[in-house]
Amino acid sequence: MTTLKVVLVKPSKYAVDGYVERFKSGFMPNATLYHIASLTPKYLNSVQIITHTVDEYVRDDLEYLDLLTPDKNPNCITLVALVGVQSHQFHRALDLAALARNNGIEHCIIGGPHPMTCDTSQFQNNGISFALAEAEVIWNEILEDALAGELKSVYGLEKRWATKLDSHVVEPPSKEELEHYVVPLLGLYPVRGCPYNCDYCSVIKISGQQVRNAPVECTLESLRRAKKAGIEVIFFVSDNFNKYPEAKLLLEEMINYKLTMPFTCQCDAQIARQPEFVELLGRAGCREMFVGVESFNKETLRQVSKFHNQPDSYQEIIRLCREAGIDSHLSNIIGFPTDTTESIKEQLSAIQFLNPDVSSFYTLTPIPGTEQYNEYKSRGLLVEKNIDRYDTTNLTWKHPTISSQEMEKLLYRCYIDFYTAKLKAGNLSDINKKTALAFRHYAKQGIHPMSGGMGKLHLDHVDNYIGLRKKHFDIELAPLPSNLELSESDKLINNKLDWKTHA
Ligand code: B12
Ligand code: SF4
Repeated sequence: MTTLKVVLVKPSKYAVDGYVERFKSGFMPNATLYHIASLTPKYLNSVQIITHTVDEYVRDDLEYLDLLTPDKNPNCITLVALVGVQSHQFHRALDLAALARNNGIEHCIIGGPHPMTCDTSQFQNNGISFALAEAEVIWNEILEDALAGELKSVYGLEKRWATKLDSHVVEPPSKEELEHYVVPLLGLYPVRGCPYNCDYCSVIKISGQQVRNAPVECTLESLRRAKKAGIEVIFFVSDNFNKYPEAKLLLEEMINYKLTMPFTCQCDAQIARQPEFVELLGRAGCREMFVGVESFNKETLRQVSKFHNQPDSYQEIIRLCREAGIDSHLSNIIGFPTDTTESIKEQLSAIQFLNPDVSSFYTLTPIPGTEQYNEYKSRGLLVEKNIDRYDTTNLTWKHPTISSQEMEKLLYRCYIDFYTAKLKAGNLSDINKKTALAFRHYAKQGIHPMSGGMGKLHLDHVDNYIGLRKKHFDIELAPLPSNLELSESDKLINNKLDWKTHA
């Protein structure tokens, strides 16, 4: 009897030393893996589907690579899908796909932020398929085609986004899978899309400007299953939870059905004007709110079209969070064109003065697929040719006043100084003290604290794959891509924006 084996792999990336980045322990299970695993039916056209999930970042041996070889059962069809592939993970995704094909796997596909937003045509028609749309739009067709014997080279070119999101309950990771992580956490994506238009942001290219959500009941059901499976913390990975029209309903139902558990969510800086919503978040279990404040300079914010951030209101966000029992996490970008070494030090002082519970820092990176990337590329400003480095931890473009060595020093200096001051001041909750110690420890070693885990492992190296990369794609490094333009139908979805409701 025929079976279909679906191997979902979240690829890691190559670190600067060429090793595949891996951690002894990850901070949290990858959200994309379980989202797509839950979209995969157990049976399709009466054929049984067996799904495997692999988060490469936390694999401490290479046994999972056996899943990239054909099954011993001759009646088993295998489909390997590289999921949630970001730009800095693209080389690794190409290499794993080439390895699987070289081993004799029939069907391989690469999907996620990079192929959705960047031109991958150079790699197409090469025995490896590309998913240019949300899984909700094309995943079923891909599974059907794998069963029928042949994948198309590209899926989703004409329609990146689902106009309407159906009920989709997420099954949590198993107990064994959770052992790879510090926190038994589940990432849920109850709403997607952002009505704003910041020019450095790839979120609006990945999920569009129309705010879309699945029915509240299905998020509640995902929460029920998570609780039952021993999940202790939820991360609502949606970008602007406060722009979710049904957020209030979801939070009230969580309280009514006793589905509250500690959770993290992300809000935009306009949350300063929503005191009642912050109070409700606190009652529903929110323990950390992540807000992208990015800069304290109005002109800098204006230049990247981030008009909705008002630096005068950042203090109010922290105050509202404290009142509601929520830790505030303010995230900063350093290295805007107007930044100087001095202005970055001033930003650090400003954030230290505000004293949020947690703060993170990222280097301004023109992320492939964004408006900013397009502009910097056309002006010849991109000096870093290797997309592995486009991960917000280092300078990839020619900054007018700051060198790349200086920028890297400043990035880690921000973390070290911010958390040293926090630890010195004392009065930290247990969890915030652990975070402060861990973030400072990683920053001192030149490891970005938000990169996903702790305890680096060195298992395999790009040198083991470069031959395959050359053989399969005829490249050593993928050229910096062009942006993938939106189709007319996707432009229409963006144009349906109701600014009065969302902005
Ligand atoms: C949550 C999150 C994190 C969490 C990850 C938590 C976790 N373990 O899951 C944390 C905080 C750790 C994190 C870290 C980083 N992140 Co992050 N993160 C996000 C965020 C907000 C949500 C991602 C998510 O889980 N979405 C939910 C899943 C279900 O959606 P999805 O992956 O997009 O998948 C959908 C589609 O892409 C598609 N799809 C995906 N794969 C496939 C495969 C197939 C076959 C098909 C058909 C479809 C398909 O279908 C899915 C369902 O619709 C996004 C912003 C965003 N909205 O995308 C940024 C984002 C992905 N992160 C980004 C970056 C840069 C980083 C860091 C490098 C930052 C840093 N310096 O530390 C690190 C990298 C760490 C890592 N190991 O990957 C960038 C990536 C940019 C790019 N285009 O490459 C994004 C887009 C943010 C941004 N502003 O640009 N991140
Ligand atoms: S508010 Fe956030 S998610 Fe929305 S466009 Fe700006 S950076 Fe992107």
